This record gives sequence, C-alpha cells and structure tokens, in this order.
Amino acid sequence: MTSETSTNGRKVAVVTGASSGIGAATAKQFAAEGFRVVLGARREDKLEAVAEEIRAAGGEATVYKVDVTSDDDVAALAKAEPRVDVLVNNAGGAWGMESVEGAVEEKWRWMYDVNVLGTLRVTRALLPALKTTSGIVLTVGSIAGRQVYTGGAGYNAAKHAERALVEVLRQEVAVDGVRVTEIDPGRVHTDFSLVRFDGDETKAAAVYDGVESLTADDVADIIVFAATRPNRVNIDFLQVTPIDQVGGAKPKK
Ligand code: 8X3
Repeated sequence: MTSETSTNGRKVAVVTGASSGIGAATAKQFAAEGFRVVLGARREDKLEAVAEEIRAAGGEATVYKVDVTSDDDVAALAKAEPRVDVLVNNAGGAWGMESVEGAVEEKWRWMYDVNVLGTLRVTRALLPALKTTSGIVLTVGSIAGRQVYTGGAGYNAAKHAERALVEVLRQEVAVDGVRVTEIDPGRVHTDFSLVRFDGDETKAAAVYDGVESLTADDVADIIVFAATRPNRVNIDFLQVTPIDQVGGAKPKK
C-alpha cells in the first residue's frame, strides 16, 4: 500500500456484500480508519443507507450495485475504481440444510456461484489495481470451509472450494507484493440464517437463541486488523468462533 493517488489521497477499500452484516460493519470500520470505502451489493437502497451513515461520521463512501454473479456489474465496478488498496470479498451465503440425499441442485449452484465464482470474478477484475498498490485481498470464508457438518454439504463444498481458490491465489500473487488473507468465522449473528432458511424468522432466530454469538463488528475488527498490518506481514488465515463453537463447525440448530 504505497501509492498516494486516490481521491483526496485516501486509500481505497472495496467491500462486497456491504449492505448489511459483516460487510456493512467492515465498510464502516475501514471508513473510520481513514479509507475511502467502495460499497458493493445487490440492494442499492440498503447500501445507500450504510454510505449515508459513513458520510455522517465524516467518512467517504461510494456505492455501486454489484451482484457478484453478474460479470457486467463487476466489470463496471472495476472500470469506475482504478485504485484499490484493499478488497474484502464478503458477498456469499448458505441456502438450505438438506442432506446429501435430499440435495437441491439449484441451491448448490447458487452457493457455488456466489461464494466461489463471485469471489473469483471480483478478485480477477480488481487484481491489476491491487498489484499497483501492493494491496491485500481478504476473503470472508467460514469454519464451514474447514470442517463439515450434517446438512451442510452444499455450503461446506462451496466454502471449501472458495478456500482452495484463495490458497492458490496467495501463492500466485505473492510475487507481486499482494497479500491474501482468509477470515473464517463461525456463528455470527447476522442475516446469514434468514437467508439460509428462506426468510423463516423462527428457524433463523433459533440458531442464535440461548447462546452468545459473534457480532458483525467482532469480525470486522479482525478484517481491519489484518488489512492494516505493515506490508511485510502476511496473515494466511484467521479462524474465529464463539466460545461454545470451539473445535466444531456444527451450527446450533
Ligand atoms: C457460517 C458459519 O457456523 O454458521 O459461515 O456454519 S456456521
């Protein structure tokens, strides 16, 4: 992170899935650290609300509609933002908890597209800019990408694949001075479960009921910490869970 050519001399952090949860919290924290933040997500009204909060606090934020499954959206983002110091690949998610025997291919395809190909699309498009700044790519994986659990096969497969992508990328771009870090959270209280259970609020609430989960800010803290180390410090990955989830990826039902 050497060049000083961004708008107002600020370094630029691009965050996908920035309209809520870990993405929104991460964007706010980067802005508080003095970065100009570039927020991408599908829901523009929600994105704009996050950006307004950042601006009200004295930060600088730019918003783009970015569905990471759309090549056009990603290309437009890359064209409009020639300087990138930090990329946070946060867009992703789980859909369903069917057994392997009951697997729904549509859900598996969506999970692969968002978690794996989405991370590929955005990273590939922004790599030229990241090489120019000796930047850093941080990808929000999951403990589900390191361990498996019953009912998790589609999500486990996608998150394991995303981790493989990230590990290969690290080896390929180290020579360019680009660092690649994976942040692997366990249970974080966000809309994650609402999405997984098709908007079923009772099922989603049960995941977090009676246990203390991580907050989106807990994870954002770690992302910003990893991104703001000196360039000589490479962090391969950080796994973070609530205390009751130590040693096992199994989500609470
Ligand atoms: C989600 C982690 O523990 O809910 O990425 O499967 S967990």
